[in-house]
Amino acid sequence: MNKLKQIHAFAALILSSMLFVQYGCAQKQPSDLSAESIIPKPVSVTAGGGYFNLRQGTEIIVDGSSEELLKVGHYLAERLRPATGYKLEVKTAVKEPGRGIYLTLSGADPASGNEGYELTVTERLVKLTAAAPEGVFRGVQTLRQILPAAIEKASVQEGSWKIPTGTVTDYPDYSYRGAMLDVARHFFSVEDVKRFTDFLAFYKMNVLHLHLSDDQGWRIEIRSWPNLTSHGGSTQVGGGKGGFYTQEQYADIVKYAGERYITIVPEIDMPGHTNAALASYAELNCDGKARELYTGTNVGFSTLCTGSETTYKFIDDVIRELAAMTPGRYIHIGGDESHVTKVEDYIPFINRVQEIVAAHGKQVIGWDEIALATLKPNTIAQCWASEKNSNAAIGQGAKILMAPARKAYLDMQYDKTTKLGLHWAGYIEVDAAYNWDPATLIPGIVKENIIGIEAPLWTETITNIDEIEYMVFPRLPGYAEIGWTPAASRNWDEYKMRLASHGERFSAMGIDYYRSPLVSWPQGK
Ligand code: NGO
Repeated sequence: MNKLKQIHAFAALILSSMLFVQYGCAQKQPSDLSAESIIPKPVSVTAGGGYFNLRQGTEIIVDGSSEELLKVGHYLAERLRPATGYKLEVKTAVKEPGRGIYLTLSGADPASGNEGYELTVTERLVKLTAAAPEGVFRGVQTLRQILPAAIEKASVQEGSWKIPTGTVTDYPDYSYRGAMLDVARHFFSVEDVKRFTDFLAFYKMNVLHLHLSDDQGWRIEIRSWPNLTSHGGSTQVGGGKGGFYTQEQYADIVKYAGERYITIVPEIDMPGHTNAALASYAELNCDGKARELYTGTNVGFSTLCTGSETTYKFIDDVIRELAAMTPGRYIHIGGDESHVTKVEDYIPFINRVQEIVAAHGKQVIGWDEIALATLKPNTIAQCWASEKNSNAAIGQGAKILMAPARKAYLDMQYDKTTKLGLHWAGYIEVDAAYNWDPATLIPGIVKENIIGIEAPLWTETITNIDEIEYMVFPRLPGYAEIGWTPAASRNWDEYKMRLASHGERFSAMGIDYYRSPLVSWPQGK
């Protein structure tokens, strides 16, 4: 071969190998389930290297006759239909099909608990196995997250819907993983609450705590005390018109959450934070005079009349009606910042309210101040401000729900340029929100004491769903991961890459999020 021929042959070789690479790519893209950005990070992921193709004609097949599992099948179909435009028929079967998406309750590892699941993807079959429908539901969220981000769009998208093959085995670290929405300072519609619930579901959270009453508004219909809503619900911070949920609307919220395996924890804050009730009924005040409605943002100025039997009749009625609307085991009684209630009145008050809640078959959660009282063995103290109170609760044998303001408050500003929110507990950037361990943050509080974590969104400064989204995203996925993934498996530098890729999902869902400079968000999205 002469020199020229040699050059030609070399060039041909280069060209053909380039073509091969291109052609090869079009044929088969690299697939790696273990590189997918799943939040919260699962316990274990093994990659298979291939793809399952979701296509027109793919069926969702539900094992056996469980009505509940069938509903999860329909929920999955509803999530996947808008963007794909596919029919995605949901069927039942008595045995494992050869192809499709298969949901089953048989063969699960019971050690994974009710929320654990196993997701096995082969080129022909996507199989979700769990001990309970709840676990399958959690696994469905993983399935959503390993599809292209456009799956979350509300209209039909061009594209192929490939799911990488492999296996995910997963279960949560803590049993209580929640967020709180304050609907008292500003009122939010049923639709807004449902959207908020969907955010929690997507990140496998299982509790929505609703702060239903405060100085500025009473938001839940109590039929035996109608002025609470007709008058007490008629305004909000800033003087807007407020609002409230009828019992039917509230039942709709509870049902919607229940279908997402999310328990609603309703809170009626007392004895402080009660101006809306005190304005609605003169007899709840020690001086017998109704208070004016309040639309400012001060705290700690109101109290129920703790020495009056009318107060306990009122509380009994409220808790009775609320308990009847609450399938979950907890009723939150607030108990925070009762600065104008003498401690010698506060203690017997909390003790008696615990008895009322127990008489209606529910368990108490209260902010950490309730540790000043004598806690019932199953009462939960929500740690938000005081290490001393939280430790006192543990000293009485109570369990702790971790919501430390300086780490977990969703109303804290990201930094000093943030326009919405407050900063009394500090600024909470996305890394600070993620980078802590509930079991080591506070001396004296260890893992065995903790039932889980909650991220509260107080709404003195938050007036609509876009503002909610801006404060919640991108911090919420981090709180979800703290609750689900053991601390030893979490690392900010690795997490922030997964979070970045969720930016595209936030956009696909139409979420208005804070583009923290600490995260490399996708461009132009
Ligand atoms: C405190 C206070 C709330 C405020 C919130 C604002 C608790 C438990 N009580 O948290 O009334 O809205 O701070 O961040």
